[in-house]
Amino acid sequence: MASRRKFIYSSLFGGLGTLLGKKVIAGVSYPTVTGNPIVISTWDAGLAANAGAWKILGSNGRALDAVEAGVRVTEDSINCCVGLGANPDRDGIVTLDACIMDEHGNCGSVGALERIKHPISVARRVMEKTPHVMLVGQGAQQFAVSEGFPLEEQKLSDDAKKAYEQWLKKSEYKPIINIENTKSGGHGPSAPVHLPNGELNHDTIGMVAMDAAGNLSGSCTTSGMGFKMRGRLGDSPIIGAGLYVDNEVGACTATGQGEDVIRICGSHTVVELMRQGMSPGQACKTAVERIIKIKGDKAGEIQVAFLALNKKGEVGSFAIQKGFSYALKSNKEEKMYNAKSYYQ
Ligand code: SD4
Repeated sequence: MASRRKFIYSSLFGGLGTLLGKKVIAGVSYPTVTGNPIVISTWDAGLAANAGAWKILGSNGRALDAVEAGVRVTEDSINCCVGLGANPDRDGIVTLDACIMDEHGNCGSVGALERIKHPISVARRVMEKTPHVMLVGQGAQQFAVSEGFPLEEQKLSDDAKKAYEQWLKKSEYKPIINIENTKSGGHGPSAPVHLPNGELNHDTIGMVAMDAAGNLSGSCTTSGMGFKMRGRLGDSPIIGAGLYVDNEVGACTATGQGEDVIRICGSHTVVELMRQGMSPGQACKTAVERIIKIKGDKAGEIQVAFLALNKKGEVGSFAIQKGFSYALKSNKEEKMYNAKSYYQ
């Protein structure tokens, strides 16, 4: 945690950054550094995840290995709502979703997986060892066990336990995800959890990377919307929604209210817009605007963010609500950026 504080949010406005807790939150800009190797990932947990990915990217390793290793760091962390300690569904059971995609268009995914610590690695096995793309529920767990993944006990973190107990009092079902610009730092079933040090935590990490050879890969792993209906899947395990990689063009990952990402095949849309010549930032913005058009009056109630990387190593991001941040690591920098957003 301490090392995180070394990183200062990038600012278009330099010293005008606002002090919020222990971090300097600043204005928004796109990174000027481009090239490869490079790795980007969603939210604060991305810093540690990128460092994990960099162990591979920094020594000329393959992007696919890097994006798996990177998000495993997040799945391992008890302080993060991504793995087995995360917010459960409304029946109190943690169900995990993940997907992974490589430079050849190979992809694998798991949905509603219980009691397995590293869904991202199971998704990779689905990709590499089965003729399928997606395994869900009991079948995914059975496959994981057959591949040697240990069946763990669910260990809700203290934060998740508290949040679930709190939720049970009203059992309200309002799918509002990760809206940071409210006084409470968010509300609704999947509000980000406040860590003891006051930082906000999230239930998803998406990562895309380009290795030294210029090849792209991506990964996405989540406990999904907190207190969701049993069996609910969001965008994160769906190739084309929570993640998409096209080695000729670029890669994109999404976070936020999965239903609305799925509605526009979000990450695939962003990659296709980049194929038509848009920069990563323009493409993310155009995809967000498409969601806003569909949602109409209700757009203000949800958060969706896209984070994209093109083949030149250019990075861009855009969100519905302010407050979405992402972590970038390259040979030249290692820091957090705030995304541009539709609502200020
Ligand atoms: C989902 N997209 O399950 C995920 C949730 C998320 O930050 O990204 N939360 O819909």
